[in-house]
Amino acid sequence: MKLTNTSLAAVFFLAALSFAHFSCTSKQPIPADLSKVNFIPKPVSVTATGSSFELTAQTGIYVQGETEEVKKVGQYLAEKLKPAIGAAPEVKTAAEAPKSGIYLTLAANDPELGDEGYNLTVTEDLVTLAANQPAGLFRGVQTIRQMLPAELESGEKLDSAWILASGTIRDFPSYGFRGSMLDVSRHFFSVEDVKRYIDLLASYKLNVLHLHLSDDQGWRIEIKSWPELTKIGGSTEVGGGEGGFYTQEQYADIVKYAQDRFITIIPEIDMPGHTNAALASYAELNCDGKARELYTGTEVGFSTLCTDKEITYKFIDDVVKELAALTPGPYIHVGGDESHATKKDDYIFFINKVQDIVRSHGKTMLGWDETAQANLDANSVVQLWASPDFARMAVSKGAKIVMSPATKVYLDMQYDSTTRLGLHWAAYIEVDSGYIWDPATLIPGISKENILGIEAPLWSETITNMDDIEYMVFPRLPGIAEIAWSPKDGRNWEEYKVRLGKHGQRMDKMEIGYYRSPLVPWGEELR
Ligand code: IFG
Repeated sequence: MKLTNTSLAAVFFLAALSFAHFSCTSKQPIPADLSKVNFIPKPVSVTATGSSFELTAQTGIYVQGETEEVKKVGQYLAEKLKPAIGAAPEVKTAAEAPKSGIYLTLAANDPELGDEGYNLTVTEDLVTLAANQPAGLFRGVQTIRQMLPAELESGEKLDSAWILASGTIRDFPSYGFRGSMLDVSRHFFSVEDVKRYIDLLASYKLNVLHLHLSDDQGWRIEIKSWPELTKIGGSTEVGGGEGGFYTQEQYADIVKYAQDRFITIIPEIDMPGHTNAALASYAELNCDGKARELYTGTEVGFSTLCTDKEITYKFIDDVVKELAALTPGPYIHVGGDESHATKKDDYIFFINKVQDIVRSHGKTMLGWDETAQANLDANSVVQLWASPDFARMAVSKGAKIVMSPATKVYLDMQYDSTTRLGLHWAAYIEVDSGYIWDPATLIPGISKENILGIEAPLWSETITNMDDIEYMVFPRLPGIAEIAWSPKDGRNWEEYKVRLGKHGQRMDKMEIGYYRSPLVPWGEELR
């Protein structure tokens, strides 16, 4: 048979086609061991199947159904995976799982997962992330991030394939309230810093950011009906700097940024003590009718609102009304700590009235442990920081506890006596002592069912910028996130410190300026 040019071209074309087909289908999936991947917080269960799913420019991201929140999680994932799959791919909707790609679905139909749990299944062709609620998908995305090389976080090129080890992960949190507090009053921090902090919390599956918005040294949130609070009360900070405040628009922006990461903002207006900034802004709030001087020191316990003046409760009602309208979350934190200048009976009378005001604006009161002395509503929450007795008193009144024991989770505590930042009135807290404790057994009389969750406060008397924040918060916060998320059994420092050491590279790539504790094997070779 005479081969014409046409038939010759056809033969070559078919040969090329079959080779191309053979080469892409014959590409062997890269073996990988999911059980060796370094997770913080550690998932409930991980089962490896030894193979992997490769992310390429062809990898599609699909979400089941048209729920906006699910599409937003899909877009967040696409953004995060950009270094591996190129420009963030358009997220497609699908009625059912595609043949290959990454598939997000709310059809987990798995009550044990709750609102934040997820099932992640990785095969050579398909990654399926299933949850009951969008929040669960978002937590699962943090796990997917940790399954990929740390270069994902810096956007650097990888000279090997981007693979997800195959297998299944089933995961859900131990506690529903897992958070941190940022004191933006002693020193003020920009919206940008707060957003960076929210991103860091989201990476470790935390879901609460408590903002300490007022104290002796600064009032940080615009209240339209009491404008001097920020004009005067927001004009300075510890050390005499320029202070600052969030306009209501900026606060709403922070709330939305947190909400998009399934993080609840809890605003705190600390009272009746820790109120010098307000007392300096309005003379009529003082019992003697004289405005106080602005205060830029770090003493505590010297200020108090006037608990027997009607205007005090008008003031609080106006503040809580405006704040509640800007806060989708269920809580308003009323502070209540260190009211040494307030007589006990006046204090109890005051907290009872403030609780009524908070309830009247549709919110639930959260307060430091001294508020346990009041006639607590059943759903009011008490934050343990210093007094086991007050915590037990709260539990006896039917209240739930947020565990913030200063000796374990106060992130402004120095690591040791050489730490250049922080205080040590409660304890020196090295990385191990911040990890080796169990909230459910730490305080006699307080057990798991009394505990809503855990929160790690960062007070900012000595903290002035994002570098300081990261140095004090990391690497202790990932361990606290693990205590709040992962099952207690199986948790031990000897195993965790190795995992944390390997995690150092990921924190490096996330440009987190963490303290390189000598107690952790950071692995020089990873540097
Ligand atoms: N205690 C005070 C904070 C802060 C802190 C510094 C609470 C609830 C000491 N109150 O902790 O305002 O000054 O570690």
